Amino acid sequence: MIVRQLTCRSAIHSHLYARLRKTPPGSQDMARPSSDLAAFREIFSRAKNIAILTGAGVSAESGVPTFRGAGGYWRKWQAQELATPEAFSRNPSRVWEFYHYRREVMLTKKPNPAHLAIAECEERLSKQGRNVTVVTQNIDELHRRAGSKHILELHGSLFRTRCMSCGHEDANYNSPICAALEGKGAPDPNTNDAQIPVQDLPRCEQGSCSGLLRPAVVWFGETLDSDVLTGAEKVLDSCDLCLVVGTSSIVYPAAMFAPQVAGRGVPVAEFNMEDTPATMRFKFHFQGPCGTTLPPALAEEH
Ligand code: BJW
Ligand code: ZN
Repeated sequence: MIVRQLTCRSAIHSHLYARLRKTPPGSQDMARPSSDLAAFREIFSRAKNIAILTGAGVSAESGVPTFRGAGGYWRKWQAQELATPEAFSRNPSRVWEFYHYRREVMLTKKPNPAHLAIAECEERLSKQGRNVTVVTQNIDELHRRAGSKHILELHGSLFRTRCMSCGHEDANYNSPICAALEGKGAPDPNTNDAQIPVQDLPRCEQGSCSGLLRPAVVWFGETLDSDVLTGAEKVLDSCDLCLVVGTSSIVYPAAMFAPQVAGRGVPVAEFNMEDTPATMRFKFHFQGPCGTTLPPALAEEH
C-alpha cells in the first residue's frame, strides 16, 4: 500500500514530496525527537518485526563516500549527473569508468560496526522468532558481507549487470569487469575520459547476444524493481519498529518510507550525523556516527 502510492509520479510530486520538504503543520510546536536510549531499548525489547532502512551513511565509516557529503564527486561530476539513463546513452564509457572505479574501491572496503551490529541483531532475534529486515538504498553489498540475511536492495547492486539488448541480469564480481577498464576510472578532476569504444565495454555473454551491459542499479528517473518494492511494502506495513540509518531522506521513493511508518503510529528511530528533512516526524533521533550509536542500541539485553 505505502510503496504503490509512492511509485505514482504525480503523488510523489504533488503530495508526499511537498509534505516532507515543508515544515509539517504544527511542527513549530513539535517536540524534538527523544534521544533517550533506555526508552528506545524498552520498545526494541518488545518489537517483533523490525525494519532497518539504511543509506550511504551506514557505509561511511567503512570509507565509502556518501553522495551528498564531501567526497560525493567523481572527477567533476556528482552522482546525479552520471547515475541516469541519459548519461549512459550519451557516454557509456564514462559511466562505466565511474562504476568500475566504485566496484574496485568496494573490494578494498569491509563492513563496519554498524553493519555488523545489524547482522548480529538479526541472527540473535531470529532465534527468538523475531524478524529483522534491512531495506537498503546502498548498492555496495556491505550488509550482505556483514552477514545480514533478509535484505532488500532498493537501488540494485554494483555487482550485478543487466544486458541492454536481452535484459539478462547477472551477478558479476570480476575485477576488472572487462580488460579495457583495467587501470581506468581514476577519480581526480584532471583525469581525461578513457573514451573506450563501446564494443570493448562489458558485453553480454548469453548465447550469441553480446549486447552492451549496464550496471543493474536504479538510476534517477527509473522505477524501482516491482518485486523489491512489493517486498519493502510488506516489511514497512508490518513492522512494529523502524530504524532509519544514515540516509539524507531526500531521494524518493525511499525518503517517504520511514515518515509513512511513523504516520501509522509506529516508533521510528533515526541514526544520523545530523537532522534530515524527516527528523521531526520521528520518535527518536540518535545523533552521531552510526558505527558508535547503533551497536549499543541493538546490543543484547543483560
Ligand atoms: C551518517 C554517517 C555516519 C554520514 N553515521 N549517518 C521531485 C520530487 C519528487 C521526486 C523527484 C523529484 N525529482 C526527481 C524525483 C525522483 C527522484 C528523486 O527522488 N530525486 C530527489 C533528488 C528529489 N527519484 C527517482 O528518480 C527514483 N525513481 C522514481 O522515483 O521513479 C518514479 C519517478 C521518476 C521520475 C520522476 C518522478 C518519479 C529513483 C532513485 C534512484 C536513486 N539512485 C541513486 C544512485 C544509485 C546508483 C549509484 O549509486 O550510482 O541512489 S541516487 C543516490 O541517492 C543513491 C542513494 O541510494 C540515494 C540516497 O542517498 P543516501 O543514501 O540518503 O545518501 P546521502 O549521501 O544523500 O546521505 C547520507 C546521509 O548519511 C546524510 O544524512 C549524512 O548526514 C549521513 N551520514 N555519515 C550516520 N557515520
Ligand atoms: Zn544479452
